[in-house]
Amino acid sequence: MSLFPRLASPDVRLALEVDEGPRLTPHPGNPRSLDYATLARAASAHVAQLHELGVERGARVAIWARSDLPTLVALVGNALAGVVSVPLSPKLGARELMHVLTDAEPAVVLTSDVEGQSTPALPLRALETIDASEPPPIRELDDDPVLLLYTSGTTGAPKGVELSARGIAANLDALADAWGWTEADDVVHALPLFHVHGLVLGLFGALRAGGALRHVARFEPAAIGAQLAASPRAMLFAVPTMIHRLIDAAEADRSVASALGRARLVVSGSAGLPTREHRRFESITGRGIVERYGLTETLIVCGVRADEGARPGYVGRPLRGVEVRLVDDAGAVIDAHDDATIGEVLVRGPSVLAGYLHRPDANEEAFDAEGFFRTGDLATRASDGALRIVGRKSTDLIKCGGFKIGAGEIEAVLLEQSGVREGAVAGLPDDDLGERIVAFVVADPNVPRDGDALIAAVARELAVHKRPREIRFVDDLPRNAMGKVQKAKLRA
Ligand code: MLC
Ligand code: AMP
Repeated sequence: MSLFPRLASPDVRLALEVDEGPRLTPHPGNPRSLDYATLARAASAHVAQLHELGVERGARVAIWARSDLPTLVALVGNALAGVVSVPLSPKLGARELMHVLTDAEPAVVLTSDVEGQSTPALPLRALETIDASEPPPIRELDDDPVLLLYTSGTTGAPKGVELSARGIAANLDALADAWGWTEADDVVHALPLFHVHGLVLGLFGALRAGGALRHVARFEPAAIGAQLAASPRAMLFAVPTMIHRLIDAAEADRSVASALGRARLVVSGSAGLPTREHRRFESITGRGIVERYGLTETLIVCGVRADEGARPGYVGRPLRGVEVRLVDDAGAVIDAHDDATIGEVLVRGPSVLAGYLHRPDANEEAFDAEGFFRTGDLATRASDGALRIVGRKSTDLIKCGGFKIGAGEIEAVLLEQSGVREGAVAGLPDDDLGERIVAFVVADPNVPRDGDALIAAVARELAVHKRPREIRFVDDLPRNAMGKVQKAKLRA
């Protein structure tokens, strides 16, 4: 099996285009777009570089996931060669970076921007130097892992999730079935390249279908509008925060509204899109949005089909090949299709992870006796099988701007800062971000209070998107009889 069949006999169809926006450092000579033939040569040259570095199939390679063409080429080349990419957020803080590198033990760390990188990394080949005549490095892959992605849990450091070529292919093919996704489609997105949404669906999905990815490096409604307008047949992938900002922009600028209206499909995912936003989007663009639901550990589980049209409030039925169960608190299977009985979503299928890297303890908890993965999400099921996600089992997982963040990892950093006696973190409802990270801190009366310094510490140690947006100094934290902080009271 090959992940990207079109690269086996590549032609001049557009494959990748990156709108890097105003560049701080000019890259003279570097192209902004690649057709399939050029992408195949560039990917070959990348694989040749891996061989020079002694990196072979099955090895792990960490790569700073910058939104530029050399990085996209390297991610594709790694996947073709059966080398496991460990994408690193360009805004990863010191502690989280150390954790990922220690856990993943990559053979090398690569970057497209050696000068801009504060930690040591080897340079990727600049695209203008590529003149490879070798055939594309297509390997027959099957259960080979090709990605190692890190995802947050309720406590502790993020866990590594290995995704196989076969699992990714199965999931993308099921999405192609649901959305009528073909080589005629260009994907437009401004998502980061270190998570499932932007990397697996956005980059690998576009290339597996044989169409193009038009990637906007920095989310900006006008730039999204321009890429949609430039494409004859486009699918827009976005998180709800981006949809919210696109609606605001469309209300102010008719050209953004009409570009959104002309897209073949607009898909929202990674967090729930409020019904209010569905309605606003439809009233300003004259068309609807389909939602799909997934996790890093399972890839996409459910999706509203393109031929169904928008279905506000629902994430659709399970994709082809994905088994979904709802279970009650005691683990008993719920058969009801009444759109009212709430259960935890359990998932089994070819795209579900085999297990977290180096975490037998977490694997024990994550799977039930029949091999179903426990998502921690709560849902109801309608008569036709469509799920409605109504909440999460844990208040310690926060979805902010579509990023999943564990309250525990932030609390651990806060508690190490001087002047912090106690700290608890919760996600509070936010019209733009979905949930806003708020830290409740009991301060040491002898140390001056400095909320900005606490925010900066989290951004520095973990990642910028994990920083609290607000610090609230409180006299004490609400605790139950066991001494556990009552997060529900903080969120009220
Ligand atoms: C702010 N900044 C700081 C800072 N505070 N820098 C350093 N220190 C600080 N204390 C900088 C940031 O680096 C950034 O700079 C800028 O300020 C704004 O940062 P932000 O406020 O965090 O960005 P924001 O506008 O809130 O971003 C919104 C967003 C983003 C929607 C663009 O949340 C996003 O990209 N979300 C996508 C998440 C996603 O892909 N999830 C998929 C998970 S997979 P600069 O220079 O960068 O602007 C999954 C499975 C599935 O869930 O189902 O899909
Ligand atoms: P991540 O670990 O970043 O992959 O995030 C996975 C989580 O995102 C899921 O467990 C859900 O809580 C949430 N999620 C993804 N898509 C949706 C959606 N369409 N609606 C509601 N929640 C979603």
